[in-house]
Amino acid sequence: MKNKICYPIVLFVMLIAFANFANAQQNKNETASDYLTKMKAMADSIKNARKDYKKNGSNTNNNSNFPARYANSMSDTKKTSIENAYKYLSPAEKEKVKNYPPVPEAFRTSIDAEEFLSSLKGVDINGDVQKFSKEKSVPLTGYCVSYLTTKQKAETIVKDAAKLKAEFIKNNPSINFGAVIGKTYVSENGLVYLPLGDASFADEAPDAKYISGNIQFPKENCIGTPDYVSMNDLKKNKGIYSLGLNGTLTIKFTNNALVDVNGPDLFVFEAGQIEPTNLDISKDGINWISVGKISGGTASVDISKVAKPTDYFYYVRLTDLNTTSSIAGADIDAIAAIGAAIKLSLNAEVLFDLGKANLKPDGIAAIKN
Ligand SMILES: [Ca+2]
Ligand SMILES: [Ca+2]
Ligand SMILES: [Ca+2]
Repeated sequence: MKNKICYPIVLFVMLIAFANFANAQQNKNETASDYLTKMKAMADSIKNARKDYKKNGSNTNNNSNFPARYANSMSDTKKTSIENAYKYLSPAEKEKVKNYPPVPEAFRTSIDAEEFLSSLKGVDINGDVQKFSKEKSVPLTGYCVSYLTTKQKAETIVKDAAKLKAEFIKNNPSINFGAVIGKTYVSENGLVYLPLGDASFADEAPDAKYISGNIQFPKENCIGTPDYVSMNDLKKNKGIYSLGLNGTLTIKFTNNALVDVNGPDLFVFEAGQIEPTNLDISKDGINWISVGKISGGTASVDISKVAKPTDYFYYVRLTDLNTTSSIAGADIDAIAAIGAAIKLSLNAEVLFDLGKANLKPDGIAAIKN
């Protein structure tokens, strides 16, 4: 798993650029070399403030001293750049962005992104970036720039999700459980449209063999919808099951099944980069069919080479192929069957009158549901 600690530094460089761009505009006589010297001096002062903070652990809480405040925010990599940028705003600065709605912890589905975008109606982020940059308020400009980046991310998710869904429906016109059920999920390795929504995910983890690695998480972490939360301390990561070196994990679908549809059929939500695993599938958990290796950064698998369209698979087994990374073995957040079949478990008494073969009205309603 790759640890993502570089973005605050990117933001940080961007802030310096912003502040200096505003300055440069006002001092047109300034030479390029003066400008670069000034930029370097500013970068050095922030770097020193960071060092001091790391050494003394002090939070000066001095609102006029932005380098110290940024030093604090830079050392806190668990938080998103928006949370960090907000945390170190002064009360007066917070007042100026009080119309900014909270940002979700993560966009798990395209619906989260849609809701976030609709909560932003009436907030002029672009205008504020320009305004605060003109006022030379680096903390506020930084906050708005972070916010803008998140907004753009949400817009991309919504746009790509619509495209993906249209493509799936075009390839599989008969698989449609309704607009309310089908959802597009966001993974670190791309989006996936699941026509059966939350029911698409693995329901049980009957078996896991952990041989060696850095840490053994509960195997149930790979059940249900994606819920991975990346933490600064890798061992505190939430929601993943790490296979460990050469380890195996078996999951079971109980309210749905894996079937071969047109295009990919299985999607593995992995934290960080995709690590090579072997994939086997089974109808009964006893007889296994080898699908082959999942690798090359792809999270989705097509089972068409080994499955007939009428085959229903309830078990999936992943085997780690011994690669070394910061957490050894593939780190699984969730596993979803794209090629969805739903299993109806309805009580026969609801459907039929005793001794009769005709469906009762209640039974018809239940099937429709
Ligand atoms: Ca399920
Ligand atoms: Ca397929
Ligand atoms: Ca999980």
